[in-house]
Amino acid sequence: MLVLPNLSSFKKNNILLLAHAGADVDAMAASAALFFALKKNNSVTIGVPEHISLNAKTFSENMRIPYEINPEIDTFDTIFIIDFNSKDMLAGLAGQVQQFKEKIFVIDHHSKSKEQIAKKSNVLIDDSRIAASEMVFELLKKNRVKISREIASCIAAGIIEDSAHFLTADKSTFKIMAECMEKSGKTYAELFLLFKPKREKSKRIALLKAAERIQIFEAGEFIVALSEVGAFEAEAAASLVRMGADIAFVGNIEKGEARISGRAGKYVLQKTGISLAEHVMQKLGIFFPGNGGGHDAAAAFNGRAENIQNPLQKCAELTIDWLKTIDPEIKLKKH
Ligand SMILES: [Mn+2]
Repeated sequence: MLVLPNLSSFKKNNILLLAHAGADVDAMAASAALFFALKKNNSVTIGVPEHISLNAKTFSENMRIPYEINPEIDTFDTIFIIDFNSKDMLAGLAGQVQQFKEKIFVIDHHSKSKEQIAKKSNVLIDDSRIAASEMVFELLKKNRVKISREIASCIAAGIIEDSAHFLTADKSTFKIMAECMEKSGKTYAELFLLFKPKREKSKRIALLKAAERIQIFEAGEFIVALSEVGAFEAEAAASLVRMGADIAFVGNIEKGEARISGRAGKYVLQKTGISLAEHVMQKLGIFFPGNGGGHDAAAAFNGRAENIQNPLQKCAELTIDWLKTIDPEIKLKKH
């Protein structure tokens, strides 16, 4: 069990608070809470290897939390690893962290990985906790750090995201949450909106147009939908599946350059074993110059065509061909 040095013993240190690659809101929020607590007496940087999640990015912008992607590790004298404990989450920074000679501490709520980044005595891991933010909250309390509005907002946001909006929360989560809500001065909705990305208007219009231009085919119990948009074809295909299509193909053509995205729902994948990459997009390349590929549930084609309707109709045909291999008597209907 780690006895972290008292936070007040950090003075004039050059501290790196390092979240995991693809940092989520909990990683960012827990790091930020420590950042606000330590920055008075130290130089503190929040670092993220490789990339940050969209929610965490939104959260950082709204809370004005500065962070650096891929910071220079050897410019610091202390590292706190936050919300992870396995080396692979360091991604491209693994080598630099391994060579780091000064102190590394770990605060995490994931299960212990075999290969540890820091010395055992410097590692605080409790996988019974819902969020790293909870652990940081308790650390700050133990050190009698004042829970400011900013710190409280961070802890609350980290908890909301990592508990999947309290689905996995326990009673201590609610206790911490109640205190942080009060000290943040924010409502639950305001806390939640801190990390909810704004949806771009152009994207929302594209999704609505995809719905407006939809063509619907029934094939037995399945619904295949086609549509076209000027942009955001992948998001549009996904939105048609959310609306009720089993499989959706959405195309976009500009100066003869055609792009088609396909998405399939879980049920049709399980029931028929269709692979949009293998059975549709790759085969589309036989009929139109271009390349198709991807995964079973999400695939795409890029190529040339005179209009987008021909390759889109071909997607529906190829899909129905596959469904016929499972049920040759399948009933077809166009709406
Ligand atoms: Mn977490």
